[in-house]
Amino acid sequence: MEKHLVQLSKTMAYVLRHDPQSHGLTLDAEGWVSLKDLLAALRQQRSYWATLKEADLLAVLEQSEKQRFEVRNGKIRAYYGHSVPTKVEKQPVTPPEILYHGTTPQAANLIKGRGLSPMKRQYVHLSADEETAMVVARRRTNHPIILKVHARKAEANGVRFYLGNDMVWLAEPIPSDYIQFG
Ligand code: HQG
Repeated sequence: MEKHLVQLSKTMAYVLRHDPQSHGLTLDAEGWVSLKDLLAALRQQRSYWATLKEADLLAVLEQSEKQRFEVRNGKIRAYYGHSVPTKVEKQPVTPPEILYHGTTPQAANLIKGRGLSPMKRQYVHLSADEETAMVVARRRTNHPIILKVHARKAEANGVRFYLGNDMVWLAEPIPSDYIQFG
């Protein structure tokens, strides 16, 4: 991604996942805000963003290696990662048989005892394949642990799953009975 867009992408994630109020914005029930309102808020935040255009926000989506934001009908939202107090509404979707979760050795030990918890976010985050889980884990450790989640089995026993983007799945807390540790 072009260097000047990195800070913009981080701010968009902060606003749309964690703290829309800091920019005078409110997410609707499904996490959307109007593109125009977001643009107006960002223009006020930094002098070098004073002439920011919708095309700059769209460039962030196009140039990012991760699919973090969705734009539709003049609105924008984060696909995943939310921590705002009101849970973003999602439709449950039947997951594939297996999903993956990349984490640290220390967290994996805790997950063995307590299962997967959303921690500071609204949902547990899972990956559609092992490579993606590896990228997630490497944000935090040089010794990635990849957990195999028996998602279909968990769903059959009442755990709800949701779509983030194509590679990221979301879920309610997952008991360790459905998690394979190595
Ligand atoms: C761990 C990034 C102790 C969990 C990524 C993880 C992803 C537990 C950490 C997305 C636990 C939470 C989400 C338990 C889970 N006890 N630790 N019971 N249950 N954990 O960042 O999955 O670049 O909230 O293993 O690529 O790492 O921001 O979740 O290590 O897609 O777009 O608690 O965020 O995307 O960390 O990452 P996070 P995550 P972006």
